[in-house]
Amino acid sequence: MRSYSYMHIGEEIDLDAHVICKYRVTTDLPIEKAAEALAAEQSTGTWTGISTLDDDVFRNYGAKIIEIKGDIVVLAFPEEDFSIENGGIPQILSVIAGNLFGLEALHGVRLEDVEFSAGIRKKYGGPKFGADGLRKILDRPEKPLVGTIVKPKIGLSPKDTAKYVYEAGSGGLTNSKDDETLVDQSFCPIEDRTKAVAESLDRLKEEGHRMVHAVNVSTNGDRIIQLAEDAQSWGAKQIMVDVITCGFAAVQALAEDPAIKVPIHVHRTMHGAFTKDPLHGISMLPITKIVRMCGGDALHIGTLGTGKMTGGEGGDHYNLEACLKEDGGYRTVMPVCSGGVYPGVIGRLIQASGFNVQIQAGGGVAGHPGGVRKGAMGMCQAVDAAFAGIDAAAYAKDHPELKEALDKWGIK
Ligand code: RUB
Repeated sequence: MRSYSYMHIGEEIDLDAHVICKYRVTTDLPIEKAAEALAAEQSTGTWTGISTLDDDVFRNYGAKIIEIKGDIVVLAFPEEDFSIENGGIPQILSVIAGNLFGLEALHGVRLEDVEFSAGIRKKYGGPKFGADGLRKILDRPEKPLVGTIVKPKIGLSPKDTAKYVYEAGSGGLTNSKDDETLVDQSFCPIEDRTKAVAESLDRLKEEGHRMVHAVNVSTNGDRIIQLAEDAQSWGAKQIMVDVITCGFAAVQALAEDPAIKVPIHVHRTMHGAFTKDPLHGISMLPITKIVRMCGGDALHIGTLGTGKMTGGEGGDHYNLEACLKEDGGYRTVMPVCSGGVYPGVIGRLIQASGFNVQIQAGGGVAGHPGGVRKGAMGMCQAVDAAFAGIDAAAYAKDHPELKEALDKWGIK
């Protein structure tokens, strides 16, 4: 029985014909042994030698260890290991982020980054609208988009949801959204909510203000397309998908559905289960790249160290870059910065993010002493101040709504 080495360090390989994955590995084994275990398990091997593996199979389909540096192992998977037409992202993830996390021999493995082969990338269309398309819809060419999440996240009636959206729009916000746990509960049926919110958006438009609201259509795979098309027929100007709970394939199906003509807002709830631990799981960077490939138009990427959700040291910056950088012809994705955001952090947040972001606040709007409309005004004033390069406290001197927010929550 032949033994095979997956070690190809220093050898020339056609990177365009491989999927390149970067793993952070924590193990008591020699790192080379750990790398071999990873490469074998995710391609043509297992925990012991097997009589059924021959030279051709190994040469054609074995993963290659192309770099080992400290605790980082870089593997190259031949493009032939992937089944794109019938397999898609689910099968890709089974290869690059599958059994390996459970290998006893490794204390921790974290998929830090992935680069897809040219042949795979050309099978994905990317965003239909992207950041520029959203800006066009909202007629907001340069400033950060500024939005809210309707709070409480559950419990409001369709009428009260629509009222919240109208107040938020009247206060100047460009975006609002359902929160991740609201879909079609009895207290707020999706059809009634979508129609009521559409009326608020139409009223705002008649008053000269453009705004979109993302309706959460996260549901079973056999229903999500129909629910999204229904939501669009009820007046939804944007749909939202919880990508981790629904699956990347759901985002792709919606983006590729010719009947869906509105942007897709992608929420990442549950991501913390595998992005939070710096030594085990999957960083948000591969998630961001896959969402862009699949066609998400806007994606939560974290608050670059200013909000309530942890993004890891520098992690969120990589996500921001992965949304906006030139990437093989894909449209950009609007990076969404949300989670514990309030007017007092906007200055630092925009300093870190730049202007090409969508900033969102739930509590930071609904918790304003003056109510939703003044909360919206406070957020917009904080964004205007940062956009003009003016300190929030100075700007607040003649912007009372911002001053009230700073008095309540301070400046971070
Ligand atoms: C934020 C909120 C979002 C979180 C998700 O509400 O409801 O679901 O941003 O986190 P609030 P992330 O503004 O009241 O904190 O954006 O990191 O995925």
